[in-house]
Amino acid sequence: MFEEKKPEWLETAERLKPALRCETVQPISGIPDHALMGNEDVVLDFGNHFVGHLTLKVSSQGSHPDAPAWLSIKFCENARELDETLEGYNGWISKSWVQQEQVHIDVLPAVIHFPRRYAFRFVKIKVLALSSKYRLVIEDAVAETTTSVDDNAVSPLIGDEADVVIDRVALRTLRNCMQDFFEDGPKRDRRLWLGDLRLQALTNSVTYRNFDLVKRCLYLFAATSNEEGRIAACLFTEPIVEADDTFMFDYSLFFIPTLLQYVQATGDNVTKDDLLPLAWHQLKLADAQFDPDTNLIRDSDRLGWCFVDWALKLNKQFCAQAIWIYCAEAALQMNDDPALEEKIAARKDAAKKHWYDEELHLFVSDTEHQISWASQVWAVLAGILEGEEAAACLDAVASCPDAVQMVTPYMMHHYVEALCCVNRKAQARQVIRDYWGAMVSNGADTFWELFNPVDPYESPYGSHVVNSFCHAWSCTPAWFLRCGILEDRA
Ligand code: RAM
Repeated sequence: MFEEKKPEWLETAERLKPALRCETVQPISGIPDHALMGNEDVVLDFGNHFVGHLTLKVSSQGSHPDAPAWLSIKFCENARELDETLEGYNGWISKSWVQQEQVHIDVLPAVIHFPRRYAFRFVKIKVLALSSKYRLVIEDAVAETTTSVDDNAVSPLIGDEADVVIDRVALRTLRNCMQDFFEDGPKRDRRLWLGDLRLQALTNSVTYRNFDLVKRCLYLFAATSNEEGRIAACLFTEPIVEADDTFMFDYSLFFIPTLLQYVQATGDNVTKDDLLPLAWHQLKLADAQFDPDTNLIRDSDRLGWCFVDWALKLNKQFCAQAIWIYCAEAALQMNDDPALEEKIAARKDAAKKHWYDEELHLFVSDTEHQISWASQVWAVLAGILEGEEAAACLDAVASCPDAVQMVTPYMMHHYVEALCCVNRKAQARQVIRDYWGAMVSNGADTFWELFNPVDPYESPYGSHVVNSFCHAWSCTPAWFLRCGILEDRA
């Protein structure tokens, strides 16, 4: 499907590849004022979160070095990572993501350039071994940092101090993920994910307004759709542009609202006309997941068939139905279609009849009668419930201690948006202050991939050492605080 369009789509994407802006930065503290012995360590603090390449200038003091200097270098996005080790790591994603290096330096003095790009505020240098005849001098450290944004393009937020700080951290998060495409996290996974792109593009629209980068990413997804025209959940751009072989029900569909948002922000109808058939096609592909007799989506036990959140116990069936409705409504905004309107109405109706418990005011899953925050939030966002009934459902889940919790800023974004939908603006603002504010209190310069205030060390990967601490989908407070949605009149 769309085979004849793909080369042209790829060309459009590549034409929009931005030139990165580089800035040289130095640590604000940590360069030692004495020569180091074996086993000593120092922590360089660059004063903020950066993405880039480090260069170290080192020399020796004492006799002529008669053995190499052996160093370990650890790059940390926040202070808490400084003392973490990989010892005993048995998580299910590769520990190669952990940002550390070891070098042997045979000849001193030396300038050591680290070829791998890192995301960091702190750099811990540990001397693993020298000889007893010399000591190591760290003369200097510089980092060549990159982003594709112009920091001057955004004026500081005026308002309450708590909001100003949260907005600043959110902007930093987005900025450092905006490289030559919208990365999900510059530490990990360093690739383009559709779910993340959707929220980055939203925040970008009221901050950096780099719409060419959004357009580039839409075209990257289009160009890498598979032979049946299905859009992948994520893609790589190096060494060639290539989709990952991971497909998620919700992520493929999110191409639709991402396109809509881009078109609404730019008025670029040429791109809309070019990509709309592919966007529409995602709805058609998703139809295979529905039972045509009941209008209900079939559940699946394929791990990751639909993402929604990183809560591992979460049953995704209802959320998938709601997300389909949400995305189909977005498609309708770009193109009228009475048949689709009817289908949406039927699927809303079926969802409410089948999963809504009127006494509890909650949506309950088929298996294990599970109650989750995610289901109630998506019921509201999809308009399956409206008005007072929708607000009651969000209240009901809040007084349900066993409900499956939300664990990512990504899911929390949707909760805050749902609160806005039911006109609970003050509460929405408070959730931002409590949740994202708690990350700030925990020392965040950029917002994290995962954050469960009840257990800040929670990770779906088996260990938090592979968590990312500058993660795209957590940047949306800047959108909430700037787009007017939190104001009463909005
Ligand atoms: C993780 C990343 C990414 C997200 C996927 C579903 O690998 O955090 O941002 O979109 O999960």
